[in-house]
Amino acid sequence: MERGKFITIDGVEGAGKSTQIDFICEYLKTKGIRIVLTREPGGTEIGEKIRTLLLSNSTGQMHADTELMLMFAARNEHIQNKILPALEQGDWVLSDRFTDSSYAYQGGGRGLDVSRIAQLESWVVQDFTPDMTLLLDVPVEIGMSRVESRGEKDRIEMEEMDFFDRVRQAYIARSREFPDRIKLIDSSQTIEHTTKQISAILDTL
Ligand code: T5A
Repeated sequence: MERGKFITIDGVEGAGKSTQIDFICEYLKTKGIRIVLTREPGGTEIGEKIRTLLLSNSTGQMHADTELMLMFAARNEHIQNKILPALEQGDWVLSDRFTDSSYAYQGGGRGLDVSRIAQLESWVVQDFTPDMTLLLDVPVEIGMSRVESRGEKDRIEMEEMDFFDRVRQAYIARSREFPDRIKLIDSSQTIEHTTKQISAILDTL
């Protein structure tokens, strides 16, 4: 059986990932593709427990290394117990965030040395790379204003604007480093404008 494709969607808070995921799933289904939707941190029973620990405000202060290692612990469960089995069955997998988030948030945002992230990546992820990453790019002020209208913020969303600016810059730098895989999409305009760009890119797969 032909192995399915692994697509990830990434970007700063409020970039529109959840909004576009609904469209992507429907779009791929119309092409006869079976799609498994999942997310990081999370996607498995253990991963969701780690997610609660990472994002709950009641967790309080966490050392940046601990945060990074928990992201990768959840990712290991995710890859081994959900993503790879689905791909091997011929399903496609769409993940809301993946390793690029660790480079952007823990690398760019928290300022952790990229070589430490790369060490964990080579242990946990090895050479397993998404077939395509849709990077929704939006200025941080626009993204945060979309999120703020939603109400309470999680532990990471409580960070300052400067933090999210560094996250965004790290994402942009990665899209330049991996131009074949990471497709930078302008998500600052209407939902339909973003959707149009995404469908054109998906057609190339
Ligand atoms: N994290 C994760 C790390 O630090 N390291 C890691 O390795 C990983 C994997 C996870 C958090 O964990 C961190 C990053 C995150 O802080 P999450 O569940 O992915 O969090 O949640 P967020 O990124 O916080 O998701 P958001 O819901 O905030 O953002 P989305 O999904 O990008 O935005 P969405 O679609 O929910 O849209 C937000 C609002 O904007 C509107 C929508 O209707 C919605 O109301 N909207 C638009 N409005 C106008 N124009 C558009 N084009 C719009 N698109 C959406």
